[in-house]
Amino acid sequence: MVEYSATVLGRGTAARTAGVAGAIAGTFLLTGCDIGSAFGHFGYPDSGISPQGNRMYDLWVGSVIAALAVGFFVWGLIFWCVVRYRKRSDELPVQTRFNLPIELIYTAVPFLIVSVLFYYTAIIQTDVDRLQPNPDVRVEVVAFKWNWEFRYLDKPGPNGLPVSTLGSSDYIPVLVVPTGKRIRFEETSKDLVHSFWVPDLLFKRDVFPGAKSRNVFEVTVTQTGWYVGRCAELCGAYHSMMNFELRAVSPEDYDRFIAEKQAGRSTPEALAAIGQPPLAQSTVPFPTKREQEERP
Ligand SMILES: [Cu+2]
Repeated sequence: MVEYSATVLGRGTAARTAGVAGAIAGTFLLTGCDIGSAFGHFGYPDSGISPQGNRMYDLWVGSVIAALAVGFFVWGLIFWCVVRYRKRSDELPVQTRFNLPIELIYTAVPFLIVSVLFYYTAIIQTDVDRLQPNPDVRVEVVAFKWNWEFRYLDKPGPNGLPVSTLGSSDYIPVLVVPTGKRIRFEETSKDLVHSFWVPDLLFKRDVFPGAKSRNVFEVTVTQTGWYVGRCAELCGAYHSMMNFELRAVSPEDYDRFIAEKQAGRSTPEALAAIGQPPLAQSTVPFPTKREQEERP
């Protein structure tokens, strides 16, 4: 009985193959890798404008490689069995009721795979969610139907309130941040659940109403540029128009921008003053007026 199944798999083969697959996946997850770029990033966006995003990218690439290793192993077994044990005569093959070593292996190996994936997911999630005691910049993100306001909490303006940028249906709010600095976002909503999403950060987080439901997270942006931001929670009629722009500038330009804002300038004026395009470059306001259809 035992010989049949042992022949199918080869006793040590499954364990060795699983070990090799695990080791390969573990190596990719541990070291981070560029192999994803050779395969179209396995469907993940190519970004890398924040170290947090890079870590999530590595987790994705490692997970796909682990899944492919398991997939090729299983497909190989299936095709080998189909060919090797195809029907050759009407004689029944040896009937096997159980094989303890193989049953132990296929119980233990999935447990090991899940454990490895769980371990790296927990490590990277904890790292991405980590808050530092003294972030360099604190921005309050206020979501409302259907736009955004960004308040620079530690930077009071002429009226003593934090300087801010407020979006409207005619104006895409530009969220200016410095590169290389730890930025803390504190989210709150004025009405219902929205979701702050900058695709290039490979990150989004829901924005809840209520003082007790503030979501807080931190990122570091490493590359200057403009990146579109969106609401990722279906929040009503104009949800799809709830866009903003993340504008990453050098720390010196950021300080000048804040100084201009504190002097009472509007965000487009302050952006122009530091040599930046005054309006959003990654998206444009959507027309909100609907033309009445002519009816016969
Ligand atoms: Cu929304």
